[in-house]
Amino acid sequence: MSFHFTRAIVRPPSSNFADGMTSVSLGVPDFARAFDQHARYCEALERCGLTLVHLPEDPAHPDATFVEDTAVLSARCNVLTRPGAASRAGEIETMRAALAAAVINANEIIEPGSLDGGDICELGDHFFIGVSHRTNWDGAAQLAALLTKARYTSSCIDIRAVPGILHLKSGIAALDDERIIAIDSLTDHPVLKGRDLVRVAPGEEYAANCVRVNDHVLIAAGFPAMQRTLEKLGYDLIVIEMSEFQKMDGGLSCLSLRF
Ligand code: CIR
Repeated sequence: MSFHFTRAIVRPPSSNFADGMTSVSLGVPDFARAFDQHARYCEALERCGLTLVHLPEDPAHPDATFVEDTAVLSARCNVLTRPGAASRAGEIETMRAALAAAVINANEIIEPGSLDGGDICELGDHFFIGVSHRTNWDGAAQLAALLTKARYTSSCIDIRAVPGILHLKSGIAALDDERIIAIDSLTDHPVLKGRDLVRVAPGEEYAANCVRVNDHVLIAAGFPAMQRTLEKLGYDLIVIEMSEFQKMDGGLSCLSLRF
C-alpha cells in the first residue's frame, strides 16, 4: 500500500526560515512558533507509528525544512530531485547523504531537468507529475522514465496556469490507493477523470494538502469543511497548526519524506 510507512526524514526550520521564498502575502512567519509547529508535526508522525530521521537545520538554505521537495521515495523507485529554484539546489547534498545513510538507492534528476518532490503525487501504482514553475517537462520526462522502469504508470498535469498553487500537491492529495482530494480548478483535468475525487470547499484550498500516514490523515487546522468531509468518510484525523509554514507557501506534505 502506498501510504504504509515506517520512517520519515524531517528537518526543523532554521532561525532565518523567514528568508525563504514565498508567493503569498500572509505576513512574516514567527520562528519560535514555526519551530513549535514543526515539533508538533513530528509528534504526529510518531503517533502514526513512524521512526523519524532528524536532519540538522540548514541556515544556508532557509527553505530546507521543506524536505519533500528534494526526493521522491516509493516502494520500487527512489529519486533525488533537482529543485527548480536555484536557491534550493544545495539542499540536495545533505539529502543525498541522508538517503545513503538510510540505505536508499536513489536515481537522480539531471540537467536540464528540474523537479520538486511537491509536484509528485502517488496514487496506488500511478504517479501524477505536476509540471510547474519548479518542475519542467524534461524533469517530468526523466521521472516518468524511471517510474516506467519500476513498473509504475504516470501522467502529467500542467499547473502553470492554475492560480494559487506552487506545487501539484498544493492542490491534490491521495487519501488511499484510489481516492484523491482535489481543488476545484483541478477536478476537470482529463487525467483525474473517473477518479474517486473529494472536493474542497471554496476558501479551504490550503486544506487540500493532507497527508495519509498509515491509519491517520494529517490535516491543517482551521478548515472545518474539509475536516467534516474527511471525518464523514471515516478517516482518523490528526489536526496540526500550520500557520507559519503556510506563510512560506509550505503545506503538511512538504515537511517530511515518508518511506
Ligand atoms: C519554496 O518556495 O520552495 C518554499 N518556500 C515552499 C516549498 C513548499 N513545498 C511544497 O509544497 N512541497
